[in-house]
Amino acid sequence: MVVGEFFSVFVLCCILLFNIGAEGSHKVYPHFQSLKLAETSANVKEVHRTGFHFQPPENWINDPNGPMIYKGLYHLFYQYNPKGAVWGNIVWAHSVSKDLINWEAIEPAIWPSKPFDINGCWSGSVTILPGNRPVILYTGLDPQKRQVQNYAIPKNLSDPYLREWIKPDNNPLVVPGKGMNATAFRDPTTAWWVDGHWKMLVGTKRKHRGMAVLYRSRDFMKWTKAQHPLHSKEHTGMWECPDFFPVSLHSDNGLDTSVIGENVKHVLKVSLDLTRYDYYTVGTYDKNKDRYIPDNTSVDGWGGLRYDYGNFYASKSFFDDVKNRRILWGWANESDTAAHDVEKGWAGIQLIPRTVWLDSSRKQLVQWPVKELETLRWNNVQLSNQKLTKGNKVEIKGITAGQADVEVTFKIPSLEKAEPFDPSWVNAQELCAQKGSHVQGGVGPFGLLTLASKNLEEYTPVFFRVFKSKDKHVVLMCSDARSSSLKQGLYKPSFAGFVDVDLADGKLSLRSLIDHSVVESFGAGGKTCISSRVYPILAVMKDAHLFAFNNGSESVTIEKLNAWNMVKPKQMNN
Ligand code: DQQ
Repeated sequence: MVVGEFFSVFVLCCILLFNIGAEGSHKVYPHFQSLKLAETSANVKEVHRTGFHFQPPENWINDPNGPMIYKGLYHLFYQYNPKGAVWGNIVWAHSVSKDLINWEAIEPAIWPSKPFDINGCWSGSVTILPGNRPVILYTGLDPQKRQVQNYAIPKNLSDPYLREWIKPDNNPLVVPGKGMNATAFRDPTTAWWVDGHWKMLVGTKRKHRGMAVLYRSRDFMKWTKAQHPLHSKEHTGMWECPDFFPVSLHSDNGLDTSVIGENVKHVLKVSLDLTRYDYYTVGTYDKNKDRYIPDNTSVDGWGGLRYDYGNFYASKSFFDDVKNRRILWGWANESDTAAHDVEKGWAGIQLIPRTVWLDSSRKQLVQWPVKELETLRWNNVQLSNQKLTKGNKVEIKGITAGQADVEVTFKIPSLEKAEPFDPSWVNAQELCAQKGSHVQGGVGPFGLLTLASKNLEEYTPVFFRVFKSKDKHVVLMCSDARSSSLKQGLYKPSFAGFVDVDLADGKLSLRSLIDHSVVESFGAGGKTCISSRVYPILAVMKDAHLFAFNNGSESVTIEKLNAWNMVKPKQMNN
């Protein structure tokens, strides 16, 4: 067994033996179902509601489903409990937008009503068929609670809102075959067209091996299972919400899901139910053998690349053919208890949609908030050439620090003092827990203290620390929730990831989207992203502050910092 495999087995055992914070899906809370807010608490907890992230006025949300653009309107469906603030009673809620920022909620698209989905309408995707005809593929739970794959089509294609959806009676299209695990068979992907066939994936597992099984169809109605999965990996457990798409080798533009050829690589992302992380590999799709082979630069397993090293799950991407970009949506669950969610009357947000493309190294993806987000920026505050010596901290004044967009570039004059990197430090989150934002280093920790109370009783630091290994520098990025709130009983992890960045120009950049109970951060132009859900009790509304800091012995300079208040979208889903 190689070291990587040993590591995944070890981690799997830890997850199975101890609860390490992540919670498996589909936990039912019978005592919390159907409780409307009025019956639980008159005091709606508004203070942690987000200002510019996507969330409905009340109740539980989870996975983004079937995002698309149709006749100039963006559509987002998502898993929604119309009856309460915990998971259950799931329907496909539906919102539309002209710009991915201002959203209008319309009536749910699909809900349990037919034998093939009577026990649930779970996650899925949209495929646009020739003639601009969108089709939803989704998982239904039938009377035996088997997971089956269904389709739904718009009732009226001339309505750009696509308000009504029909679930034809020839459903289900795909049922779990002999020997398959009928309770772990879900979340069909967008289909792609190749050599006269549609192909799509469904997530499943065999014992502890996670897999993406492949189905083929000529007419989108009759689907045949391929003999072997497109890809699978031992010790990864159930693969939820697979996503499979091409990325261009030569441009940042996105590609239609059916593009195949010499100028592309493919990306396979899966959501690991065991750890609640989305991990992906970059690799090659062999269309003749219907196999996907990850590149040897991509770790395939629990220790692999993640879209986001924080609270981010069940993501789904789509190709925006109007602006030629691939857009990624991800769900951020709460980090507090179900009882608290019921008390506040809502749970779950969608993170800001991100444009995603292949890095020039071809080893990883890069992500950046969609450009349209910048229309919410207001009241710019700037700093430049501000030196931060050891122990310095400077407050960024003049913005609403609880609802802000901050971009900063740090200049590191010398890397001489970088501490040695121990190669056994493979787990970034543990390393961040060990070093934190206080323990003095050589180069770093330096970064931002977000959602900070005036006297720093509470703060969520987002920061870098640079180490020196044998032949290169290693950059650690942390978004450390441990000091985020004085409130007890919250999940407060020291989320962290490594950043594969060349420090030759001595610069490191950071962007943080701060929104009351979420801090969504992009390191080195979007090479490493970390989202934390936090619930300060002092650092709220006008009492939230923002600082830049350096606790490394080497000075760093804020070359440029731009911060903006973020206004609430004119229309946010209500
Ligand atoms: N959530 C859905 C499932 C999916 C899971 C149910 C991922 O289809 O596997 O709400 O969060």
